[in-house]
Amino acid sequence: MLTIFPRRPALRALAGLSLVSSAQTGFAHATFENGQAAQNSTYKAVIRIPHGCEGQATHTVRVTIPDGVIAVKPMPKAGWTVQTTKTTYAKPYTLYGREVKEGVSEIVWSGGQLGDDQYDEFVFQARMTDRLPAQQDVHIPVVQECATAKVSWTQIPAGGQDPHALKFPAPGIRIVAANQQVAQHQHHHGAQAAPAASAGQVIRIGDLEITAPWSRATPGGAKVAGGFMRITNKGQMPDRLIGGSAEISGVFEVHEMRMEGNIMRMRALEKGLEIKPGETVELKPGGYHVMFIDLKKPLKAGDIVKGTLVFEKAGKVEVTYTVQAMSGGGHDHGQHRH
Ligand SMILES: [Cu+2]
Repeated sequence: MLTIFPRRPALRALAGLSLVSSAQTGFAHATFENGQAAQNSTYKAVIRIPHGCEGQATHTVRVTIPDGVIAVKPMPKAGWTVQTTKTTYAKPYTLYGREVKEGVSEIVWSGGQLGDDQYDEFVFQARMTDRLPAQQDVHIPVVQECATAKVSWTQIPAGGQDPHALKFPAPGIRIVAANQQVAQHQHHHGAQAAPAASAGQVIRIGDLEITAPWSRATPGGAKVAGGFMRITNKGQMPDRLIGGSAEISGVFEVHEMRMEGNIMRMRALEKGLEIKPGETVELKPGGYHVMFIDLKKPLKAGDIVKGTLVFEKAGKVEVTYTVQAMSGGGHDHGQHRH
């Protein structure tokens, strides 16, 4: 075969391997193997580099980590040295209940050899936070350095622009809403996995930490729904959850559910729910919960319910509940009368 452009045969080989759109392989851009990630999920980023520079081997690959992408860990690569640069975040993140103030802003793999007729992959793991807007792409600039040349995959499409129109687009990942991933979890693991899916959400007020408030979709016609969360008291003094509000209900109460003889009974806690120092109280189906009474509309999976909680000492705090699908198990508030 007569080869005029040395890169052509490699491109043909790649086209056979890859299942992504022909536009991407046709121009042989740097791309991610998995082009989609959910908010608040761990993402394995595989950067596919389709060639070196123009006729030269790439010895260094630089990856710039944008805001909203945290907990970055590069995968070591045989024949290459990996280094990271850390930066202090403009605004700290919360990950698994801990504050994260700094993180990796650049990954550099160097000292390797990626020939212009070769293909290679560079891998890192990261947490995609919900500061990345859903239904939009996050762009991760990648630069290949060669002896005298350089390929910069750093162009970011302006609003509405087709990334395929760019000559050197930064590889992108489509961000999807966290609740789409929740739905997947429920599909695979049933209702038990639902609360954990939003476990990253922690709200602080005074000495209290409120983790992952959630509610459940209501069956047709139900006028009440429960609200659930974990509350931890990190202080020295007891506090009490004494009230609150929710934008979707006329009445808000703090409830307890327990067995009396053979009957499960629910009652309002007139003095509120005590959170002792150093303790975590779990509000969950079949136990303590907050109750939204006189619902203005049914709750659907994926809805966000805004509200407040009022504590005796810590005061008032805004919370949002993620509505999970009604998927059996536990207790259905709709069947109880108040
Ligand atoms: Cu109740």
